[in-house]
Amino acid sequence: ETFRPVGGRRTLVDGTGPLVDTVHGEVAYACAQFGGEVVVRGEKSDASSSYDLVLRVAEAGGSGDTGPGLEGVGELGSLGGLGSPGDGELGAEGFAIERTDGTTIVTASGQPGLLYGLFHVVRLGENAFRGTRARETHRPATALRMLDHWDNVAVHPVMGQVERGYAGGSLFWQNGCARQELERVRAYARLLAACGINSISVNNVNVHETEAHLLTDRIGEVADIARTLRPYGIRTHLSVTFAAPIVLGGLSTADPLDEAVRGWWAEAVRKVYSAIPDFGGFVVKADSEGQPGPFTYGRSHADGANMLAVALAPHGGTVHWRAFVYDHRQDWRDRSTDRARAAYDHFAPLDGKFADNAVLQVKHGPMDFQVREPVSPVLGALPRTRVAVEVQSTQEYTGQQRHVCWLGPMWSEALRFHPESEQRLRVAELARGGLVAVANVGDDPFWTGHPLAQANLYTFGRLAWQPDADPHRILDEWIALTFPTASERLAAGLRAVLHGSWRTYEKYTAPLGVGFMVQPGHHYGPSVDGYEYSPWGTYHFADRDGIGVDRSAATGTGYAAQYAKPWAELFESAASCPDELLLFFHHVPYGHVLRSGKTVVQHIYDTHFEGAEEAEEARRVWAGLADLVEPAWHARVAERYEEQVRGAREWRDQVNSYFLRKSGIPDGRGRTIY
Ligand code: GCW
Repeated sequence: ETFRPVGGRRTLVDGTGPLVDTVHGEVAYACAQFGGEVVVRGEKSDASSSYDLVLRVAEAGGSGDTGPGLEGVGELGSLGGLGSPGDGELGAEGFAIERTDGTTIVTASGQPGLLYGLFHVVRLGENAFRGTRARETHRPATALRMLDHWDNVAVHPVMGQVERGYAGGSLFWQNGCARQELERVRAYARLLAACGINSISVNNVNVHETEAHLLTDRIGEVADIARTLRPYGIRTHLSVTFAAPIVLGGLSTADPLDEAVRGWWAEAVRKVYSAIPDFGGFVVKADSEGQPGPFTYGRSHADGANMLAVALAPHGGTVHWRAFVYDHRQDWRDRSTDRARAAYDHFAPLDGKFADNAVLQVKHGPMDFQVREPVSPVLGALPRTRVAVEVQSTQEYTGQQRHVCWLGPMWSEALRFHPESEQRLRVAELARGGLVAVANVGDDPFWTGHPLAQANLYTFGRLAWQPDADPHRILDEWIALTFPTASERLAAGLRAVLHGSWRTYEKYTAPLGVGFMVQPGHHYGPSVDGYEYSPWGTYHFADRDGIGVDRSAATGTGYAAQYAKPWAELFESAASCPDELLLFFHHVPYGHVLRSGKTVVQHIYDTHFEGAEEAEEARRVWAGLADLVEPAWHARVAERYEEQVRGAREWRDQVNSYFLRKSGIPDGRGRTIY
């Protein structure tokens, strides 16, 4: 449907190469459905001015000559530039668009740019073909816009197939091997290209025994997936286990400074590239939640990352080394260890020690993808390191795709955060290593389990392309593309249920930045003390007098001092700390008056009542759209709203009852608390 505007018209495709073929195929498909004609520049083509749309790869930037070898590999390989999205005005992925004398002209200097230009025309719809349009250029802010799939090949006994997956099984793996039928993967690649994503890691960062073999004897299966993704400009990456030389190579050590180990990796990487010449690189979770790593050998994480970087460098690959390193076997009695501090403590001292093709991949918050966290201080602390920001599109802690929680505003806030680094850059500019999201997609017919969770995927891709874009404008794009014939009533309804959904979720779950009041293990639903006496380092310290974690430098764990000024000072004092993060940084009495003028406990009661009411209201709005949405789509969302409303009430009643019982302070408005 969304291709209708292109389909009805005459298009000239000018360029050669596999991604140009993809562009041609897209336009031809649209013409087959909606009429129109597509011509490839050649003997039969007329003058450009006789077409409605010209899609051209300009000669100067080096276009179509792919040379010998695998289809498309040349173009994608040339994207591997370190950090910069390519040279020239447009780079390999940018494009220019203008309209004169009745012809819309898209020019790119690389084939991927042409593909993105086509999708831009599709987003513009009929507007792409109206009046005149002065030349404007578009190019991505960062060269790497990536999805990490936490997919297992084998179905894991506890986690299922996709770790923290809420959209069915894996798109890539089925019955213990790569899917034979890759049509759906091709459709996925197309969908991702349409929102600007250009890299995928195809397996879980917790690398189990079966999945370890993807690196070596099962690389052919990865190559099949890579071949399917390639025509849409997407490079394939793999999560690998740091212990691979032992578990796959039969060596006695995985010490990153051991010559035999280094040799083993060099050879393993060489074989990977002979199967997948445009292979993107590795994602590594090391010394984290039980995964092996360099600490075993008394080596640093720079030693570990650099060993892999050296092996990948000759082939243009990158190692994504995750900064999610902390003690997950903490004694809850120990108040001096603070999980929030861990990534900074481990990695800030290593600034400047990482190889050029090593990227430090940092979660946006210091803990673990909670509904509210401060921005990680790591992001401002390593100016001489290529850092990537990792967000979680899969809704592990934000309703597991049974609740509506559009994360655009949260991500946008994090990307606009200004850590006051010396160069005064925002997080989005500091993220020279790219933007990464943990994927929220599976083999579910609606892709994301909850159909409205598609908005998170789309928003992530578009924010990765342009991190300062207004997320609400992106949401409008998603609405227009998903419902091309949407009436204003439908668009308004979708905005009403999505816009505030993150804050609604925050209201009925964990208050004021406290986090982790979830049921242990699967993390769905409330359990205020579920993690309070656990080894995971995720405590709220509620007692009869108050709640929160003292992370000040003066009397607490010192985490607040990991920020530069003015943030360190702002977070240090309960008086200046923003309300929404108060309990993240401070332990305060229930009667503490927030900047909003309310006491902490009254804020807890009020937000929980409000949040549950907002969920009910959203369900009502959705029910009113039944005549405007395809029935199966509507029914799936409606069914999930039943669960969301039930869940929101459960959260409200458990959290409110817990704090009434702890504090003994009644609700100022006398509502029912149990
Ligand atoms: O949020 C936690 C999840 C784990 C995950 C881990 C990580 C893949 O609960 O399931 O493991 O983060 O990011 O590595």
